[in-house]
Order: sequence, then C-alpha cells, then structure tokens
Amino acid sequence: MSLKDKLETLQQTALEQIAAAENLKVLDQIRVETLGKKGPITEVLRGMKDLSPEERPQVGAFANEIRDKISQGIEEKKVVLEEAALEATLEEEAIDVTLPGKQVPQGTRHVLTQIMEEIEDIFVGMGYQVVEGNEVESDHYNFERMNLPKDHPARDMQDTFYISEETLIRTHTSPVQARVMEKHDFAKGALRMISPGKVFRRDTDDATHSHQFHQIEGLVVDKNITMADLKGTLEVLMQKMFGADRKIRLRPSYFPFTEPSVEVDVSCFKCGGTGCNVCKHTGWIEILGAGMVHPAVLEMSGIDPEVYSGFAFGLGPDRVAMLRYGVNDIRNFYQNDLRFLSQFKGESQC
Ligand code: 2U9
Repeated sequence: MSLKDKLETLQQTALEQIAAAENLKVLDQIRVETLGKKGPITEVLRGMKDLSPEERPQVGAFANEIRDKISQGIEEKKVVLEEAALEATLEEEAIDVTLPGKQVPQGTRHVLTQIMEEIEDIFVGMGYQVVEGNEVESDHYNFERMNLPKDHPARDMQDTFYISEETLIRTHTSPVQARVMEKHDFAKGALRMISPGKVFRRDTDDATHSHQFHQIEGLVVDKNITMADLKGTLEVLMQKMFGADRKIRLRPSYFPFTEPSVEVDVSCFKCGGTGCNVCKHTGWIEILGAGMVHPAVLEMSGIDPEVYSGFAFGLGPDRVAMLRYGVNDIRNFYQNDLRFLSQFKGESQC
C-alpha cells in the first residue's frame, strides 16, 4: 500500500472513530492514538526520509492535510460532546422550584414571657419604667435593704442558692428596685417602676412550687403617695388583665418591706364572683401582695420617709398563667415540652 493510500485509510478510520465516540474520554484517546507522538501519522512523517525528493513535499502536504482534518474533526466533536455533557449535568442537577420547601416550624414566645410583656405594656402605658436587674445579687441588696437582717425569721421562707456567704441568686426582684431607688433624683419627678424577671428559692418542687419562678414587682415613690394610689393602680391592672368588670379587695397581711401590708384578691374572672372551681367557690382569687413601702426601706435607700412615701406590690406571672389557662402544675413552664408550650401562640410570633 502506498503511503498516500495508507494515509487515506488512516483518515477514514479516524473520522469513523471520531463519529462513533460517545464521550470526551474516548475522543481524547482517539486524539492521542492518531495524532500523538507514537501515532500512525507521526510514523508516516518519520518515514518521509525514505521518499524521493519529488514525492516528499506532496506526501508531506497530504499528511499535514489529513492531520488537520482529523484535528478539526476532533475539535468539532469535542464541542458537541461538551454540550451534551453540560445538558446531561443540567438535567441531572435540575431543581424543581415548584416543589414545596422544607417546613421550618415557627416558634412563639414562652407563655410566661407573653404574660410579662402584657403586664409591662400596661405599666408602660401608666408611665412606669421597666428595669431588669441582675439575677446574681448580694445578701445586702436582696435581704438587708429589704428590711430582712441576718437573723430575721422571714429569711427562712426565702432561703436560696448561695454562691458565697454574701452572694446569692435573688429570691425576689426587690433588689432591682432598691438599686434604682437609691439613685433616683426626685427633682426630676416621681419614681415609677416595675421589675420583671426570674427569681430563685430553696423550694421543694411540686405542682405549685418551683425552685425557679418569675415575679413582677412594682414601686412608686413620691410625695403624698397613699394606699388610695395603690388600690387604684392595682384595680386598673386587674381590670386590664382579667376584664373591665373586675373588682379588688384588700386583706391585711405582713411583709417585712411594707407597712401596712395587704393581700389583694380579684373577683373571679370565670364566674364573676358567684363561685366556681377557679375561685374555689369563694368568688375571689388571691393574686397580689402589696403595701406601703416600709419607712426603714426608704431610709436605707437614702430617702426621707417624713417627706416621701411609696407603695409596692408583687405578683407572680406563673400563677397568672396557671389561673388563666387552667394549668395545674407549675413545672410545665420549665420542662420545655413543645406539646405544652406550643398551645400558647402569642399574638406576635418571633
Ligand atoms: C421595694 C419595697 C417593697 C414588693 C412586694 C409583695 C408585696 C409580694 C409576692 C407576690 C407573689 C411574691 O412572687 S410572689 O410570691 N410579693 O407579696 N412584693 S410588696 O415590695 C417592695 C419591693 C421593693 C424597694
């Protein structure tokens, strides 16, 4: 077979192989095998030295022509195969944007947070400031400044967790108020504040007690503050929380930090006062503790009790939630069981 015939057969075989190549890998193999250094064309070109000087340029030109044709064939096929590969990838990785997305469950604020924010809103509407203090407190602010010296028997009811002899986690939010009170500048107006937050006591956990619970305490101090201010304020609070028809009644009580002290009952929001299971057939629900700030407490914060007077109160958001929603075990609020908590979908979701 002449060199020319050899080259022609080579070209035909290569072009057929190129046409049949199914992927880029096979195509590249064909390139290496036909055009590579060890391939047949290179071999033909190497054999040219044996040709006569007349034949040499003709065969040379023909070999080059064939090499270019095969190269071109490979390039063209490469484009076709690359497009096909891209198409296949796009098809394989296609995202169906019409499929429903993964559902991210939407949470709500904790039921106790909802109640505290509701109460905060009521007091902000009456011109009170909301102050959240530290949960870790000193014995001094938690007890001494609240008229509970070291040997006071009422400390027994408020035993807590001690970090050291003098440092503890607060048993009530009163120390927040004591800290604000000592700094208050009465030239700028009355002191009106509430302090919501977590408090801690050494309690045995049962259906109505938890070693951690919540309080909202309120404090108003100014000249001429009386029990009438206390009663009016708490009546408004109860009506906003439990309905416009609510009445309150005050019963004498005792707290070391108030004098006189009262327990405050609200007329039952379920039966209106006729008696039912919520109010234990009394028509009244015990809901707040309150009183006039003890003169000693004012004095310890640098306020002259001869000039200023104040009222204070405390209520438990946990108890409010239990009453309102008929929850009979306080521990439900702290177990983070979504089957329980998700029942309380607040108005605004977070
Ligand atoms: C200052 C002076 C006095 C806050 C008060 C109560 C009465 C009270 C209880 C309610 C439910 C605690 O969470 S509870 O068990 N609180 O009965 N709290 S007067 O008196 C203060 C606070 C701050 C400076």
